[in-house]
Formats: sequence, C-alpha cells, structure tokens
Amino acid sequence: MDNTFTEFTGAGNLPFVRIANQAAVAEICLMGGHITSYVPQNQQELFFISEKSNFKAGMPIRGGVPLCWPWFGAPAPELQCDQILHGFARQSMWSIAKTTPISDEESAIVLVLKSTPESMQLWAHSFYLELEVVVGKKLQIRLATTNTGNTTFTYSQALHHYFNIGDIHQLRVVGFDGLSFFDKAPMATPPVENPQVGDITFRCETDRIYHHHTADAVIVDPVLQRQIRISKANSDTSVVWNPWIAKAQRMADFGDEEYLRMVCVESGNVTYDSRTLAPGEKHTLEATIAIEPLCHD
Ligand code: TA6
Repeated sequence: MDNTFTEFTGAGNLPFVRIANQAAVAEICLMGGHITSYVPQNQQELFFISEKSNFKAGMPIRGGVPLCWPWFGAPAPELQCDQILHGFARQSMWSIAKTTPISDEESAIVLVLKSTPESMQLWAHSFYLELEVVVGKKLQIRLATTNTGNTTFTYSQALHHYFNIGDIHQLRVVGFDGLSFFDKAPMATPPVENPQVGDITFRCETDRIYHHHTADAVIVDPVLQRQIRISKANSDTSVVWNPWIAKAQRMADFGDEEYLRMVCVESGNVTYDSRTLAPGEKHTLEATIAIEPLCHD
C-alpha cells in the first residue's frame, strides 16, 4: 500500500481526509479536526463512534477524538456561550496545512485553525492552533496552541479519546493507582476528592478528573484481547468517563446500549492544570496511542 492522503466527502457531506500507509489507515473530519478512525494493520478499530452521532457543521461528533479547546466542560459564565460544551474548536472547520509521507509505514498531517472575527465573539483572543497527527504502528496526536495576540490568555483543553472496547463490565484501566480524582458523577454530588485504589473498573456512571497523572494509562480489554496504551506529554490531568445506563439514555446522539462498548480516557490540561500563554508563547499537548497484546493478567 502506498503512503497516501486522500480528501473525500464523508458522513453528513463533511470534508474528510484519509491517511493510509503499510502500517495503518486513519480518517480525520476537517470539521473539528476530528480523528474519527484509526485502524492499524491486522487490528480492530481503535476508536468508538456512536451510531447516532451527528455529522453536521457546527455539531459535535460523538466519538473519535473530540478536541476540547479553549475550555474543557462548560465555558466560564462571563463568556455567555453556555451552549458550547468543551469549546468551539471541535465545531469549527479546520484546514490541511501540510502532509508528509515519512516512510512506507508512517505519515504525518498538520491541520490548522486560526482565530476569526466569529471566534473572537466567543473568546476574545487571537490564536493559532495546529493539530499534528502521525499515523503509523502507533498514533501520535499533538495539539499546539500559539498565542498570536498581544494579551495573555488562559485556556483548558483535552484530547477526548473515545475508545472502542469489548465490554465495559470486563474492562480495567491501569496506571492511576494512588492518585486522587475529582468525581463529577451525580452520586458523588457534591463532587469530592477521592483516592484511586488499584485499577479503575466500571460499575456505574464514571466521570473522574485525575490529578497529577503523567504516567501511561493502559486500557486492558480481555474481550477484544488487546490493551491500549496512552502515553502523554505536557499534561498533568486525565479524565476517565463512561456515561453508564441513565446518561446514555439521555443523550440523543448516543445509543442506549453503547456505553457497553466505549470508554473515554482523555489526556488534558483541565482545572488546576489549565495553561496560560503570554503573547507569542506556544504549548503542545501530546498523546501517543498504541494497541498492544494483552500482558496485564
Ligand atoms: O469528559 C467527560 C465529559 O465532560 C462528561 O462529563 C460528559 O459531559 C462528556 O464529557 C461529554 O462528552 P462530549 O463528547 O459530548 O463532549
């Protein structure tokens, strides 16, 4: 297979680009700079996409890798745009800036998003966003923010990975033992700090922000007989989410049973880990994701 970059019109008549080489195939929707698929050679799809997801300009895609930027969660009240959960980058049209065939087994693509008069209405700062995706035996994602204005700004962000899994009841997530997490799930109201003891398992709605998490996260999936390793850089917080039954039923763009075969393990800079950039400064959030044979017993 050649090393190719193919632009095409996909779901919802939205623009996509397919990146293919001898190691893997990936697809990115230009609306949102949204990775929707990554399939390494002889492996199953890495990401979950809801069968009920919207594919419409300006609407979030439910699954893949939403880019939460320039805020994670709800916007600050003073921004008066409370309808836009997880920021506007994932609902904006990105453009392809560069494609690089690195080798027969590795390809790089850079998509960009710049501030506009419209974005200034939502968030009054000038910025230049670059999303670099390197497709190979692993998937590398780099989201670089540059402050192109003349005032300092603070932002929060996350690579909101939705992973395709076999069965949430049999899943374990390793790599958080001993950390503390802020629990956003309803039964923990008010949200409280909790210690993580051992592996993360799932028995109810799980919506946790883990603090001081810099190690690899490993999703151990005995049903799909694989594990997914997420390594990251320039990030001190991670989010682990599964909506479980009731929330799944409340989400119009999510199937009632789909909570069984997805989990979000997100690499971010959220809450205390938000970042501040002076004019001209740049910060890059990085995640590298690899599918591995099961080795955690
Ligand atoms: O990252 C977890 C979370 O903030 C959950 O609280 C839930 O609201 C989810 O994100 C929504 O994800 P979405 O794909 O709709 O942005």
